[in-house]
Amino acid sequence: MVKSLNNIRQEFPILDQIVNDEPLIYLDNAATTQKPQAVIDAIVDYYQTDNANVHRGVHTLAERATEQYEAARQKVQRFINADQSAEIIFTKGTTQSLNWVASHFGPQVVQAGDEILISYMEHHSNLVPWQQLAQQTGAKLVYIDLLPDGQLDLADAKAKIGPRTKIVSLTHASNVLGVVNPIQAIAQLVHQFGNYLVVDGAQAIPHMPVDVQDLDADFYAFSGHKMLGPTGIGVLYGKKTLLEQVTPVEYGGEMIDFVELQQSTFKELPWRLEGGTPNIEGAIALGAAIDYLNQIGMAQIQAHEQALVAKAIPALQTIDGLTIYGPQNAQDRTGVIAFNLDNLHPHDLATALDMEGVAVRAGHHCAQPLMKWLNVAATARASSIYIIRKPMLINWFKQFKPQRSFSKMALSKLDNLYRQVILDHSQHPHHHGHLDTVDHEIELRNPTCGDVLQLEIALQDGKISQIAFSGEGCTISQASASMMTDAVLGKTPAQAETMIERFSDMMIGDRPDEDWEILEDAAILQGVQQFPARIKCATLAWKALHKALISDQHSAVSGQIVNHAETEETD
Ligand code: 7TS
Repeated sequence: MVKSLNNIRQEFPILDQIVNDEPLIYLDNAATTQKPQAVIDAIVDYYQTDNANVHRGVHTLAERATEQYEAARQKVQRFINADQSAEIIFTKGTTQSLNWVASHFGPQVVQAGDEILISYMEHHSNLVPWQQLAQQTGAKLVYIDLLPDGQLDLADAKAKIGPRTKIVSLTHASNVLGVVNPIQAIAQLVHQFGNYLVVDGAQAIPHMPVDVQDLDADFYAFSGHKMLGPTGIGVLYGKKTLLEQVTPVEYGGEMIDFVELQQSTFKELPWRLEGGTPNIEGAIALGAAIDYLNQIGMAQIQAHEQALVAKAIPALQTIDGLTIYGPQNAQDRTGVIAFNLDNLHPHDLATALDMEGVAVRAGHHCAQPLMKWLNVAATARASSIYIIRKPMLINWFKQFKPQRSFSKMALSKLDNLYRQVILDHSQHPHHHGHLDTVDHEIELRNPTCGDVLQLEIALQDGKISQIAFSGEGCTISQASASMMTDAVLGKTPAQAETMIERFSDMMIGDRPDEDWEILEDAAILQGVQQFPARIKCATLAWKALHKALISDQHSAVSGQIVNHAETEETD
């Protein structure tokens, strides 16, 4: 029976809740989708009635579990129209699938001097594994250009695909620009030279019918959790003759035929590539997600999403100061819309939206080369696969005129985060810029959002005589840097270290009544504790100062300028 789209939202129990006093609007589906009751039930049912290990027991539960696990594989096969179920390998997700191809198939076909071709819009999962392969083999990693609106430049692809291009690996749909790439056309070009096309399907599979035979992809990777299934399960599809060349990543139980003392033989596909106990419940629940999607129909999902985007884009375009990245034509995109509003940092925008119950992602979306191509540090991103209460979101944006600063907005819930003194520091930062003479400098990045902070210090008579910062960041990170530079100017490195420790104690938050006066204006950042995702924004400048002072001790001996580019730990 085909499901009607009208009531679908109600089938996702998690969506029926209040977040920050507002009904939840979840627009972060490109990161992970929520799960319909049918998928949740499949997980519970499996553990309540059928749980057993697969492919090894003869008892009834083991047979039932095996049957369901293999039935899920067949559902995946039919869903993507693979020729046979042996071509469906269950993995942890897209990242693992792509890594397996790069590291266990790649070295067999790529040699020094060959080329691996990807594009500027790739997620890091479809970029870093190829970088590694290129480094290990001496091959060259080449990038296909994008057109000014973010679509793949097919002419450039044509020019770059040649006999030396051993592997082309492309995303089917971008997780930032929403563009859908012409996979069939690329497959034709690649196959002319007898080479291989790998497709990252993570952002396509939930949005459109996918037929791997029609696309003529050699490998196709995707994740269960982005298509209403659970986390920890994904798929690597490969043409059988090619999967046969993939060397097993893990040896052990499940994947062997016979084991002797000095040698072993291995099972056939797909089990040869699934060593150890697999994610049984994940595969079964992915099968349930596929059943659910099939009840709606992927063509209907695609049409519905295009209709939503066709309304959302022109409405969003009327908002002053809002930039939408990627093609402006709904037909050329999926339901992923990345945007920035005026010169507001996307982190601030996402926090403000969160206070209105709207969940969007802000950051570089694991696509740093694409951010560079777009010439931004980060964007906000709304991504939907359910019916969303669009008018609500658009009205909200419309209120959010760029002329309004946070202080003028009626966002009382954000008072703790955006107190006037914080806004003043971020809008008119103290000690912003560069020093004429620098004794020590450091660059520190916040890997979650791409914020970058450069800090320059000059010392005289054992004290911080001058200090300046620059870089890009949200309101909190800019204000914190401004407050930090005020607080430590004129202090000795030892006094500054004490302040850094105090700041860190304050942000840990287990001493709410303590007096943080020593930190001067920065004491007000105590309120950031209520927004755990933003604590790193506040601590970036202080961590930079700490690292600069440590390097200071070393360089004081040599008198050298220290120039560090470091990434903050992701603890
Ligand atoms: N490829 C693309 C195009 C993706 O969007 C993602 C995840 C992956 C690969 C990796 O998938 P995983 O399931 O192995 O993690 N993308 C995102 C995102 O856009 N926001 O959070 C995760």
